[in-house]
Amino acid sequence: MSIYQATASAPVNIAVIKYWGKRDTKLILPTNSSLSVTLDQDHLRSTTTSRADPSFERDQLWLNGKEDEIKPGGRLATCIAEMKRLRKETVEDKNPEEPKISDYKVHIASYNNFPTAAGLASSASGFAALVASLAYLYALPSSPSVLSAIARQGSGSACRSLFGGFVAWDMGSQPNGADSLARQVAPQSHWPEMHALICVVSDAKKGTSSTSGMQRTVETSALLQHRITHVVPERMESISNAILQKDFDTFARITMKDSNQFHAVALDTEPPIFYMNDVSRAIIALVVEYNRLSLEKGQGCKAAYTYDAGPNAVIYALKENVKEIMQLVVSYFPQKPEEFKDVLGLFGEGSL
Ligand code: 2P0
Repeated sequence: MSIYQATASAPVNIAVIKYWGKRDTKLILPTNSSLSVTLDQDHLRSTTTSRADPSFERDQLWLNGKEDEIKPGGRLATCIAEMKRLRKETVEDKNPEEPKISDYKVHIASYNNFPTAAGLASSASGFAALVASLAYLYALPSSPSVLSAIARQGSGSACRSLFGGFVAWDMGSQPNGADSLARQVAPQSHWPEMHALICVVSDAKKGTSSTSGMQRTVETSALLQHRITHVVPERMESISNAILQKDFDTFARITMKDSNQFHAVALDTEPPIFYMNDVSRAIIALVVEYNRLSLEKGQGCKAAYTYDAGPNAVIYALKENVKEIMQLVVSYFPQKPEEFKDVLGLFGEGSL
């Protein structure tokens, strides 16, 4: 008897041009393109095992050992159904001798090795690992780009975690989402000196979920409309060029401006959404001052902060400056030095 089982792991990604807003909530089509860096070390990953078996009576999922409901028509159910459809269309219908495992129910077990829903993008790595494990289980010939369109329907930012390195998610224009896909701008090996320092300010579950927060922003923020039309398209191009040219100063300036504008847009929402706290703002002040001293010496920015839908800081910096920045942060926030982690030493190409 054959056993059909596969395991895959996917890392978290941290956006430098933020995704915030959907134009289609069911297909998860964004109101603007975004760009991120995929972190690839052992921390901050989701690992998922999927198994298909004729004896299973229903699709089931366990998250960190606890069963999670697969709601009919929900995001999980959509991703699983789409992967079964791909198996049927690209493998079974073309090769009648292939086993019809798309008819079997699946059991899926997923683990995160970091706090879930603390603004550390657990849904991104989670849905990317889910889709990757089903792609291995079903032996799909599909490209990461095709798989990104399915991961996107689990959680928007998940589409970017199917690639390593520097990754863009093009918003696309087609109503069915066929061109709303992730693509690699540059592999990690292009700029291996780039590091990310994660400062865990709080690992508590966040107050306003990204999904409901961004919908409220779409409905109530005039600033978001300005951002979508007049800001993001130009920034996507400039930061892509900065990455290709390994221009850290430009990369850092755009990254910090985009984080600031994302949080401004959250504040412009009715009622307003606050994701950063006093410690987050103190870290911003520290990075600003650190960069000011560097700029005075004519050296350009040496650090770039960015914040997602939570208070935790991610500081991008080149390897040569990471130690100095880590020491600086720990000297100002000495209470929890073990929580400051330099996680982005290496992040592999392909990254699945
Ligand atoms: C990002 N975030 O680009 C932005 C920055 C949070 C702030 O993507 O509703 O969890 O599942 O598509 O992907 C968080 O949004 O939202 C997010 P859904 P998701 O990384």
